[in-house]
Amino acid sequence: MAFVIEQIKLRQIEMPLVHFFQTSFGRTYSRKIVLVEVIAGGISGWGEVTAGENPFYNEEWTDSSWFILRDFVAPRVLGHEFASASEVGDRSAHIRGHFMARGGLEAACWDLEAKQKGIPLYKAIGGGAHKQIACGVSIGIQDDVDQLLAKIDTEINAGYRRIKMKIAPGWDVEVIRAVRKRFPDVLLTADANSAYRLEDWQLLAALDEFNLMMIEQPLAHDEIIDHAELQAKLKTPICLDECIRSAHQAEQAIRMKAGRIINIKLGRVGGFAEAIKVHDVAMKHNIPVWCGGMLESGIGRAANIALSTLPNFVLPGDVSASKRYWKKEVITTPVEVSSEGLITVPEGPGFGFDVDHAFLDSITVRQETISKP
Ligand code: OSB
Ligand code: MG
Repeated sequence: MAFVIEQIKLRQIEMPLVHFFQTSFGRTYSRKIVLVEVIAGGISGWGEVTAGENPFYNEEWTDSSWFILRDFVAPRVLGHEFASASEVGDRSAHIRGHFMARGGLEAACWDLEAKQKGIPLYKAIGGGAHKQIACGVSIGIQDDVDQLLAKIDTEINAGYRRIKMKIAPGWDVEVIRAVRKRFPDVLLTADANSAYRLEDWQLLAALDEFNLMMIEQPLAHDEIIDHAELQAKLKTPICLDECIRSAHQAEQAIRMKAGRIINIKLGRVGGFAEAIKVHDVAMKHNIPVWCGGMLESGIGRAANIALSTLPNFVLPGDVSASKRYWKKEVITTPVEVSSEGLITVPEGPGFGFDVDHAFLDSITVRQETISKP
């Protein structure tokens, strides 16, 4: 079913996190999120830009995404006839990088298409292999080890199936040792967000004794070759996050043996069309994938749930309950996780939740409607 986008509404919201989130590149107390609403034939599709507040995870941040969408993507897609949302990404493929900005709009178009067809988002993207999503949690660097142990305890008791802890120089070997001592059997992973160099390989090899499921993106954000060299020195599987921005890079990384697992993030690769290609390449090579998170609001969270229904999402992801992040959600029913650590995939049309418009308006700090001139 074809559509022509008549209007794009950009909206920036500000939402404080329930608890700060700290990675090797910094601490976040409050999210500044850009939401994209695309309007065609009286239907609104919603998408979330997953960029952070600073260009520290990748080159994007809240403001850059706003200007990329307003000045470069919107003029390319407004008034253009798309036969399917799968074509939307191509219209801005001439832009270097800025995948999260472009991915936010692309995801909105998939929601629009699904609503137009009256089907859930997961069906529109060709998913549905899983009716429930297996959930893990990502736990940031804390002020001290006791605080970390208490948080892990809470999440295990809530039913989460895998614990990921953030690491950085000075918060690595001894902290993981303390976690393993207290929780000998928990499925445990560590995410470095590019905090190490190949020269640090002996420190990373020292983590082999802790039986981690994986170590995520230990080396530079744009590095594949060094990861291959590092993987050859480690028993622990490397999971690639930051450095996989396309299916082509995924294929190259897999061929080079730069890692044995891939974390797929919708925004990082520019939307559903490319995320599905990354998924397919990984599946072809027997590389398991899981869905990463970027501290999303309910809108981005719902998109991650739909993505996670593709067949090769076989490991617990970072998509977890809304209440771990927000006092109040932008959708009328928050994302909930069962005591077995599962999210039931919604069956309603589009992304499957209702936007809480009044609440959204109350946390909106800027808004702009773009129409075809
Ligand atoms: O590397 O996975 C990451 C959050 C911000 C930036 C990068 C990452 C993360 C997370 C949080 O790990 C995942 C989540 O709970 O949404
Ligand atoms: Mg990561």
